[in-house]
Amino acid sequence: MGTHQSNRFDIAIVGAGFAGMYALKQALDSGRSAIVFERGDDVGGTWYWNRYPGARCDVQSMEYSYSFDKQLQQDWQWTERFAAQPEILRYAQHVADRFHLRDHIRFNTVVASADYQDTKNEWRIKTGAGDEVFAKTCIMATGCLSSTNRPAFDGIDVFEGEQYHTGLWPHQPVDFSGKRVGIIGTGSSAIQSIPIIAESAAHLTVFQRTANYSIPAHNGPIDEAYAADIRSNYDDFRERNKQMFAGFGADQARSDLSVFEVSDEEREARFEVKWQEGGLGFTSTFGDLGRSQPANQIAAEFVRDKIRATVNDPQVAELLCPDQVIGCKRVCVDTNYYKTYNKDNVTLINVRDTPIERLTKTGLIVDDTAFDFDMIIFATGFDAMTGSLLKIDVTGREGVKLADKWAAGPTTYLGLGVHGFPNLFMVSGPGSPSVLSNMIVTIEQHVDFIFTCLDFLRSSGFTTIEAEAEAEAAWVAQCNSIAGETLFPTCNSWYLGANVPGKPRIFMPFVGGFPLYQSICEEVRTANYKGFHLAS
Ligand code: N01
Repeated sequence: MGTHQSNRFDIAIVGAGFAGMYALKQALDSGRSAIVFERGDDVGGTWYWNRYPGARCDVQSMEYSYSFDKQLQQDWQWTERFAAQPEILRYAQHVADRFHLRDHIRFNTVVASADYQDTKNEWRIKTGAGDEVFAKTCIMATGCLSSTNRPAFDGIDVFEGEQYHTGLWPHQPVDFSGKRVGIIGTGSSAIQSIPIIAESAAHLTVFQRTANYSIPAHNGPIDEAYAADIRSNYDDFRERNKQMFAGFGADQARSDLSVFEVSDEEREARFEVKWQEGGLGFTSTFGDLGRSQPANQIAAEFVRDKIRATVNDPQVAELLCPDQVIGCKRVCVDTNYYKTYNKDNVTLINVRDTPIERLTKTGLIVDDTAFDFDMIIFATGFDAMTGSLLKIDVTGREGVKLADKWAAGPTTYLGLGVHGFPNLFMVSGPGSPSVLSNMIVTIEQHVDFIFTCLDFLRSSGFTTIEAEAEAEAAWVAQCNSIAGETLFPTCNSWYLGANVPGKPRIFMPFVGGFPLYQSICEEVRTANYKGFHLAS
């Protein structure tokens, strides 16, 4: 730890991922004392934990990076179009070293509780080891996809082979060679890891409940000329990306045209161009894919045809063809995913109608059939957006628990503040664009908003800020109403909390796009934090 001697800080930050690190940097640069708590033994957040084979970012490297330091973005050289986890982790480590952040981070430290001390207007943070610190402001940079979801199958503890969750992957290499491996789930994490595991496993059995749409990454070494071009005017590139719905993709073609405004040939050609371009931009091929079922189904059928053309066994191909709306679950981006099912050592098992019954000492049982494995991998995702935050016992004003307040689903103002919880900010909380955007862009926007706000409070003599109940209710209503105009709520996604049994079903992210969100925040700021109650 650094030189700060007392256990009182201006700011306590939970989490040393990209959000926590930037919040810390802003705190230190603005002359505030700050401490960060991090449960891992290093920085990086999601990129620290998700070390499964093939883990890679779906947003291109030149876009998935901090913009706050001009020299940093000139100096750091990405090696691939889509950076792999080890490279992103090295980047996070570099940022921590370059800006001397580690001195202020308490690693291997779980935060057990955070409670607001009404009489003193400060937060008391208690760690799992029983240490206490006090801070005027608490920033929850706990991440959206950090609390792993492991289904409570019967017999979960009896399996005697190796067992891993993609989101809690070991730090040592895992050897699949010669092993019978079972993987549960076919979300992004599974879709990235399956092709790599299949290269060396004796046999890989994939248990699929819902087939997913995946678009090829067409990854490769970074195009140096392209990277140099961006670096020659990085500010402009960042600015153009901020005008994009999801905060990235400014250099990729997108269209506002309806699928139905062009001829069949042109439609196919446009889809093909986006397919060849690769990555998440596929769903921007036309403007109505997110809103109109018939338009969406045309895009979906294009992908299904690609699957049928890739997978040799027609029955396996049909099983791999998703039937939900494309994009209502997070679209995946892959390298050789569908092709992997042509390998002799890969089997796909459908567990949609006949769920996994239980685990056994030697494997698992589906529909009375026993599967024996040396290793089972849970690629079963996360208790997204609220999971990590609610693992902390957060108590606000007058003893109100965040867990109780959110019992029927999370409510926030702008995804930044919660009524009843003064001087507590979330970075990319429920109600913010977060997971529907380039996370680093929204993280920087949130952290900048928070620190501009703290500066305003300091210069205006206010000591507390708290979301007003009416503003919060109006924001929740606005978020729901925008989501209701889209196709997002039509399937059981983690955006809705539908992947975790018993979790309230509420569409959690703000789906109005980053530019709209940013302009709303700007309006709030220029109206002296309209919707927040400020007090001295
Ligand atoms: O998790 P998921 P993930 N029985 O929730 C299945 C981000 N990410 O870790 O769909 C059988 O998507 C579940 O089935 P179903 C990205 O935002 C980004 O893959 O619920 N199966 C599903 O197939 C992503 O969306 C990147 O029916 C069960 C799978 O497990 C998010 O993280 C890379 C089951 C979980 O898929 C989460 O992705 C990786 C059960 N009881 C992740 N329970 C990049 O940027 C769950 N499943 C590259």
